[in-house]
Amino acid sequence: PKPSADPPATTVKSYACQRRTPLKHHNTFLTDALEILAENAEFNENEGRSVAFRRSASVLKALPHVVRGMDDLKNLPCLGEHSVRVIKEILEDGTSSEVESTRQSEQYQAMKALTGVFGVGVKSADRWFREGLRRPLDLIHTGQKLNLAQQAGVQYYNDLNRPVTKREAVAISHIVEKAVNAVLSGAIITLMGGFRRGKEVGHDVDFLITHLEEGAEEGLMPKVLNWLEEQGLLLYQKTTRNSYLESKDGPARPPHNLDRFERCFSIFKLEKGKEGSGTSLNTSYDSGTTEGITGTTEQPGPSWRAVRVDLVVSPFSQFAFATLGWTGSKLFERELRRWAGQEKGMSLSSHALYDSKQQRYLRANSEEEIFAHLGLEYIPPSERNA
Ligand code: TTP
Ligand code: MN
Ligand code: MN
Ligand code: MN
Repeated sequence: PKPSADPPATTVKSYACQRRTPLKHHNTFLTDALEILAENAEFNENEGRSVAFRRSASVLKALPHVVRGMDDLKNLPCLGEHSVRVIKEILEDGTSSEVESTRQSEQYQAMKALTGVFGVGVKSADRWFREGLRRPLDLIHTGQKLNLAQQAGVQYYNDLNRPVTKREAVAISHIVEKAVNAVLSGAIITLMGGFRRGKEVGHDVDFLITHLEEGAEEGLMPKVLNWLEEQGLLLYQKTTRNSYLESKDGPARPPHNLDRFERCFSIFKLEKGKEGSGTSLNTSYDSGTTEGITGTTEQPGPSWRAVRVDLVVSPFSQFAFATLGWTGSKLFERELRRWAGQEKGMSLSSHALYDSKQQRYLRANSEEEIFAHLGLEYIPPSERNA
């Protein structure tokens, strides 16, 4: 038995939205492993298991030190028996046999490759895997019927799987600003997602657009898309209503904007050498139009690349909620909603916060106010990397 003079073990709160999670942390050797298992559980459509692994990993991201032994795990929340077993194995042997065999498995590798195609979800990937397909090119070779998103996904596969740099994100910001300003003056455009949390690279670039004058933002998305289209800057786009974060147990979304088209998944054509370096003297006149698989459509060449861009339009009254909802991380968002529901009897979405006890919506003009309504200490974006 240890003497009671032990320094107290690090205490970590149990919801990710109660903790500060920096981008860079001390335990990637463990969290990468746990996230492989989480990803694999997603591929098997086992959401509960996946979230359990993600929560375990997230707790380790919040620790101010490297985990060196099992003692370091004392008093930590969210670590299930399975996660503990994996961590123990890695601490003792350097690797976990389960993680390594998952990494090597045909199913994991195929699902990773197939879901890596824009527009392909777990369900389609799994069906194709069962039919014997393994790689994105198999979709072409076997003549699979693809929807428009998936066609774009295959066509721009290499570009879309290449990380988007901060510099490219800034270049895209300038394009989006130009597009929005061309169709509506006074709009506010904010970079969201991973880049707002301080990431250096991302899989896409996320923007939230609003206007101080409530209602001025209505109908903005189609106009912006038209402008981009006319400039030849859009390779693909699909606009939808925002149905994400809708809760089963509360009217989280005010009903009046049910029919607004407010979000857009798109693929931009970004000219190279225009990434805002200030030194973009481009003497290369390569056309960038090489013949692609289809023979007719433009393929990324030396002069441009394809970049995934998400655009969201929000009325100003919902801007704080939209900002919070689109900053992420995904686990942080999920934990915020779980906290709201389980601990506060509230329902949070990227539109509103509903208090079930008071049976009313709680207004907020800033993220700080939303955290305060939820009884949470404010966590800045750079520490929401749960
Ligand atoms: P992503 O762009 O998928 O992720 P990310 O920006 O955190 O990381 P990456 O660098 O890989 O792009 O999502 C951004 C945030 O938007 C994420 O926290 C979840 C949130 N979000 C949606 O993805 N869909 C929605 O409908 C809403 C409201 C929010
Ligand atoms: Mn640290
Ligand atoms: Mn993103
Ligand atoms: Mn996104």
